[in-house]
This record gives sequence, C-alpha cells and structure tokens, in this order.
Amino acid sequence: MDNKTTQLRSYDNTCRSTINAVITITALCIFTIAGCQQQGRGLLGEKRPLTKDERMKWWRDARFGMFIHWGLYAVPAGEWKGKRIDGIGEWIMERADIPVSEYEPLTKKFNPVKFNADEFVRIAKNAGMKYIVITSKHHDGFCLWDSKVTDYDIIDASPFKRDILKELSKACKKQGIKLCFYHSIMDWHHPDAQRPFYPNYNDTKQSNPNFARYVDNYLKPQLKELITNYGPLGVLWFDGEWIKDWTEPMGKDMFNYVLALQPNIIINNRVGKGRKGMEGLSKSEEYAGDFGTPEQQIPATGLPGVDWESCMTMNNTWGYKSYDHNWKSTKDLLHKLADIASKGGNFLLNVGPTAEGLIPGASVERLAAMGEWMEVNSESIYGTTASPLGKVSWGRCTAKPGKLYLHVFDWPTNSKLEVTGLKNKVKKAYLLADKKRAKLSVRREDEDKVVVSVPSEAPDAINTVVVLEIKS
Ligand code: FHN
Repeated sequence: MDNKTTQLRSYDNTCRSTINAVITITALCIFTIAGCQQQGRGLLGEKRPLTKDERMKWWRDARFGMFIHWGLYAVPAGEWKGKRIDGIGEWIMERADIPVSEYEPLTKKFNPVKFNADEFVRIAKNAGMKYIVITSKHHDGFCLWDSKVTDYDIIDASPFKRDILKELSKACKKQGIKLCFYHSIMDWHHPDAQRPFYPNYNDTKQSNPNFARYVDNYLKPQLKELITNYGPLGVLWFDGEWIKDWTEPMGKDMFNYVLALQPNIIINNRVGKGRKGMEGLSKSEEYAGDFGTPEQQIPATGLPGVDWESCMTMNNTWGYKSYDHNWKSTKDLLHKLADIASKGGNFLLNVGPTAEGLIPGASVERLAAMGEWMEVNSESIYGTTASPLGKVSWGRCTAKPGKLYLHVFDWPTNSKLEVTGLKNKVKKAYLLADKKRAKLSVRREDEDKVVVSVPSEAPDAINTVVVLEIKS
C-alpha cells in the first residue's frame, strides 16, 4: 500500500472521527439544552425564569379547582347581635359596622375541632378538582397560619392552636393536589391599612398615609412566610386590590416580588389594577397578572389566547352563613363546568366551612355528585381547549387534537344529534361513557353539518358526552 493511500486512509479516519465527534457533541448539546429547558435552567444550569406557558401548563390542564373561604366570619355565620346581616358572610365586619374591638374577640370562639385537612382535600379530589385556593387572610385580616409578623392568627389568638395551612399543605402533598393561597391586599384590621376607615372599611375614596409601611413591613413579609414555609404553591390569588392606596406599579412590583420568591408560581390579575370589575378580565396585557378572574359570571364566548378562571359560590355567600340554603343544583354546576371548559376557562368553585371545621353537607353532596360525573367524563374536561364549533343548541363542546367532546345537555328526541360548523371528516363517533367505544353511525348532511345517530335514551340526563374522532 503506497504512501499516498496510507495518508488518504489516515486522513479519511480523521475525518470520520471528527464527524462522529461533532455529531456526539451536537447531540449532547441538544439533550443538555432540552434538559435545561425542562428544569427552567439556562445552559450553564443557572435558574432561568420559566416562560408563562411553562408556568401555566398544569393550571390550563386542570380546569377545575376548589375555593375555600374560611375564617372568623364563620363564627357569627351571618348574624350579629341576634340580627341577620345581609350580603356575603365574610363581609359581616364591614356590613354590620363592627369595630375591631368587638370583632377581635371572635378569635376566642374560632375553634374548628372537627377540621380534618385530609377530608377537605379528599372531598375536592373526589369531585375531580385538581387544586385548592384557600383564604390565608381575607379582608378582616385574620391569618389562618402561624405568622411571625402578627399575633392576629390561628396560633396566637385562637384556642385552636393548630396551623390550618400547614395541615392542608401536608394533605395536599399526600393526595397530589396543588395548594394555592388567596390573600387580601385590603386589610380592615391593620392600622396602616383600612382599619382607620371604620365604619366604612371599604371606603375607596380614603387613603392611609402609612399604607406603604403596611406593604413593606406586613404584606410582603407575610407573603414571604406563606411562599417559603408552605410552598411550593400553585397560585397566589390576590384580592381587595380596588382600594385607593393600591396602584398598578405596586401590583407589578408585587408580581415580581412573588415570582422571585417562587419562579414557577402563577399569580391572578387582582395583583394589579387591570381587572374590569366583576367581569374580571384584564383591560389589557399591560396590567400585571397571569389570568383573568370573572366572579359569579361566565364570559359569553370563548377568549382565544386568554387565560381566565370563573370563581363562583354554591349558594349566595363565600363565607359560611347558617341560613343561606340557596344552593345551585348539581345539574347547574355540571353545566357550568362544561360551559366554562367549552370557552377555554377554569372553574373555581367555592365552599364555606363552618366554625366547627366542616364543609356544609349540601356542598359535600353536590361535589360528590360532580365527582361521579367526572369519574366517567373527566377526559372531556382536563387538558381540553375551547370549542371550535360556534354556538350549539344541545349543549357545549370541548376539544383536544383530533377529538371533539360533545356535551349534550338536551338529548335529541329523534335520536339524531345535529352537529353544525363541522367541516372535518369524522373518523369515529362513540359515547364517552361506553367503555367498549361502540361506533355510532355518522352521516354528513352537507359540508358544514353531520348527524350522529344516538341511543333513544341519554345515558346521563345531565350531560352525556359524545366523542367525535376527527381528521385534523
Ligand atoms: O370581597 C371579596 C369577596 O369577599 C370574595 O372573596 C370574592 C371572591 O372572589 N372576591 C371579593 C369580591 O370581588
């Protein structure tokens, strides 16, 4: 073998090993980058802020959560000095013009010995809820955890002496439910906040010259306690932002402050001043907050690209009132869940525990019934997106890639379910409740409409889900 060939051969080998080396290094880089991406780390392993999509993923898939309004207001339960006080129960201090000196003694009567954190979480999980948002501190200023920043809390002021948020944090971890905290910016108990506004604690024209001190020496330190001692949290759900002393720049600063404490946390739009009243959506993306918060209402249509969550009571109050029995029906609640999911939103459904520490029976019953429906149909809620079909007469529709979930509230008397606005080819149709996935016959009526032949009886009178596998 002459010299030239040997040189060429060795040159050839060098090329080959160089190419292999390059391929290996490239592959390594790709894997490293991917790995880092996933962990929210930069190339050098440094922590990088997660993108909003990365932070919101679990929340967008979850679709259904439990709101818990619990605190001292459960003791009077809507009555003060023998008189029934109108309005939502957690506002009794403001509605009955109760001075702090008369409200504080409620701490001595708040002793929820029947409270069982595992049971609270079990009730939520069994209903199909994926996260819990509990009032760490509502407008009345009482704290449901052992705060080092005040004695106006469950450990220092009440005979209960158990840290409710600590017990819930453990129970949520155990049962795989995301724990989230509601926290009121407005505070009727703190002298640097709205306490001096008595009797109009909610006077939005008044200002407290020491409010900045409340923010720096009380609000922020308490949020640090909650995030660092009870986290990681799913969501920080602010409220009470409508007070005069709270501004959008403060909201933006608070957003960054909280995100710095826990980079993957989600923060609602009541951290800033962007909320359009009870409609709850943000005036524009300029305002701080990750998602809109419609209250006691559902947007009329889907809102592509907008994250939003409707929060709602099961009766007419958030905090417990002994005589409010105006409970929504299970049918109404399940229809609302499908309606909200069909518009790309989340449903945050409230319970108001009693002063003994029990979730009212009427709430437990309805949540258990919702859980039975979710047991069979949760595939048509979790991880779905808004309906691509316009308004449908028989119910709602949710979607996943290649699948439509038709939520039929009004079963066709002629067993012919008409689906308009559907151009895609339907590959298969079946009842979600039918484990065998027996095929339902589908006839295309015109380029925009198909008719699905369904059984004469609706398998579920409240909401029967028909699945269409479609060509995307
Ligand atoms: O004033 C509160 C009210 O008590 C309750 O907490 C609701 C829940 O979203 N938010 C405020 C009213 O908008």
